[in-house]
Amino acid sequence: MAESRYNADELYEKAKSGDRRSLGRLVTMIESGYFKAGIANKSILTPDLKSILVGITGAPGAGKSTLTSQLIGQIRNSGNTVSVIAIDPSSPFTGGAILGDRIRMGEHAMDPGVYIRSLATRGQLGGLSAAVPEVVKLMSSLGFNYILVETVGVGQVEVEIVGQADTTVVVVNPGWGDSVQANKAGLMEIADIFVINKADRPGAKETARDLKSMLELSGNMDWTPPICETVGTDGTGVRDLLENILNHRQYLVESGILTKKVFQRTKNELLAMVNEAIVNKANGYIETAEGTDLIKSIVDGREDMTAAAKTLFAMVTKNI
Ligand SMILES: Nc1nc2c(ncn2[C@@H]2O[C@H](COP(=O)(O)OP(=O)(O)OP(=O)(O)O)[C@@H](O)[C@H]2O)c(=O)[nH]1
Ligand SMILES: [Mg+2]
Repeated sequence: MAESRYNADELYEKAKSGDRRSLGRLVTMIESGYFKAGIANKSILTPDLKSILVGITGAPGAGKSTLTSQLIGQIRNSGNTVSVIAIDPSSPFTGGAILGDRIRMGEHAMDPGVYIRSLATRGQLGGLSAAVPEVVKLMSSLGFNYILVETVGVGQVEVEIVGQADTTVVVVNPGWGDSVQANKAGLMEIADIFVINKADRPGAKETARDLKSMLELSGNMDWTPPICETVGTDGTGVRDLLENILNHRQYLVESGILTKKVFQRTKNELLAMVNEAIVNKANGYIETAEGTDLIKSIVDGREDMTAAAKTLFAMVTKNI
């Protein structure tokens, strides 16, 4: 189990009273797996329906961070607080993004109603970081009205992360309709709202039209994703985007889909946690003398694989 010089409960109390340094340390603890080690503070990780959880995704350079910064401004103007989680800014696709984002979102850095944090997608072991949902819950329990999660929509993993949000905003640029992109279909599937950013460039109207007909083809949905045209650099259309986010929120609440989403998310997280615990235990057991004997018994033909798996499962779950 990872050791930490800090006590999670103390940090949480300090974070609640607005201490950003403590909040930062808490997020780092979550990132390094300290919470998963089994010392989770209950109130920190309790799901909360109050925050508006928005995933923002799109191709590298589409303008996600610029738009996020504009959204922060709009959200603050409406009297609400916001936390931004920027995922995997160290990936080759977003090289140098931390510095860039600091400049783009920098004007909000000193605002006590705004918290911006970067997270790595992949943990040290190469797997998908389980930290994202935990950090989201932490931000929610701290009472941020909005949580914006920015991630590059380049791969399945990223799409999955952002698909966990309540409202998913897919950012594209003029000309997107003509481009052949491997994960275009994936982005079409997860979009609750489309944004054509860089609408100051030629082709925005055509892209909107193409997108509209693509959405009509996939038709018969209760919710038809609206298409917003924005200019991230000057804020044009961002108010409209925030209105659409709120409309979608209302739809989620009234249709009961939000409750279902939270249920599904909780189920996935619970299963992932148990899955990890079991795999860790099994890995530990298989290295013992008994585990070695079990494997040998299969190799020697004294035991069949299914029976051995049952034995292993029983050993692992006996005192979990
Ligand atoms: N012309 C134009 N440029 C824009 C607009 N929005 C953003 N940009 C520029 O596009 C570039 C990329 O913007 P970012 O906000 O960093 O894009 P991103 O999607 O966050 O990029 P990654 O995080 O690296 O994937 C920057 O140089 C922005 O200034 C826009 O509406 N019009
Ligand atoms: Mg960015």
